[in-house]
Amino acid sequence: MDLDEAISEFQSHDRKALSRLLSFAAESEHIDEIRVFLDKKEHSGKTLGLTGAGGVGKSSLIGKLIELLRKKDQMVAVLACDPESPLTGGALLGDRIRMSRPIDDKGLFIRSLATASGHQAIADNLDVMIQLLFAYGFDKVILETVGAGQGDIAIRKHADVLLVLLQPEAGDDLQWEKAGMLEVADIIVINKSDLPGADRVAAQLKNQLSFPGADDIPVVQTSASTGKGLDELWNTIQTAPFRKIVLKES
Ligand SMILES: Nc1nc2c(ncn2[C@@H]2O[C@H](COP(=O)(O)OP(=O)(O)OP(=O)(O)O)[C@@H](O)[C@H]2O)c(=O)[nH]1
Ligand SMILES: [Mg+2]
Repeated sequence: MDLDEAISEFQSHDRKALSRLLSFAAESEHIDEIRVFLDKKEHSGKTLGLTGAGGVGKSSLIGKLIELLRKKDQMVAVLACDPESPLTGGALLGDRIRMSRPIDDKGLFIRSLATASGHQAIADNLDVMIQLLFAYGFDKVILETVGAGQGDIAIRKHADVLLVLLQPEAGDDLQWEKAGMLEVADIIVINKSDLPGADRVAAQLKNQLSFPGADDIPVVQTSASTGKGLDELWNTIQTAPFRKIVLKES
């Protein structure tokens, strides 16, 4: 399928055409033409970003959010940015989204994106891919990125609402190294709160976060395993006083 064909089929709501255009964008092919095509499109979609250390439960929580949003008849797309890894080759992350949706659900689209090594942990042309999904008709685009450290906050500028995930864990102060990420969070999520120690992490957060505005950041405990805290998280996503932080281009 070439570009013209993909654009024309996209307009008649063809999923293969959407996939094709996303691939063009991912490979930086025809990117200017795609931008021009998207230029006149308007939408009211929202992006929701989830970031946090490897294994904190981002994909699992996204699976739960998908279930919740599909029950509300919202069309949901997920873009999972997977830092290139010798183990997964960057391709498996989408498959690890854990959920109980039928695979032919037309209101759901999941794609994993390899990110260039040495880059910040998001894919090239992520903005174009997000706009493509909204132009197609998705109501929510969920972004998953591994928060590798303090410099890795590029996701902030793509997410209308940014969740930074932590988990109860022994080695205490380790996760506070992510303070830079916590500063850009709209909501801090302590996932795996079915495990011991979640209350302690929440209390530590209250004590140790001291940057301006820290007190206003909602902290929600969830468990992607049991579903605990999911409704509270959704309410918080809808009502939190989002601090539209604009970051400088890096
Ligand atoms: N007990 C418990 N385990 C969880 C919870 N959420 C996720 N897990 C488990 O934690 C592991 C990692 O979950 P993922 O959802 O793949 O985590 P992730 O943050 O997407 O991981 P990466 O994409 O590799 O960074 C899996 O074994 C999950 O079953 C939770 O709320 N409670
Ligand atoms: Mg994941």
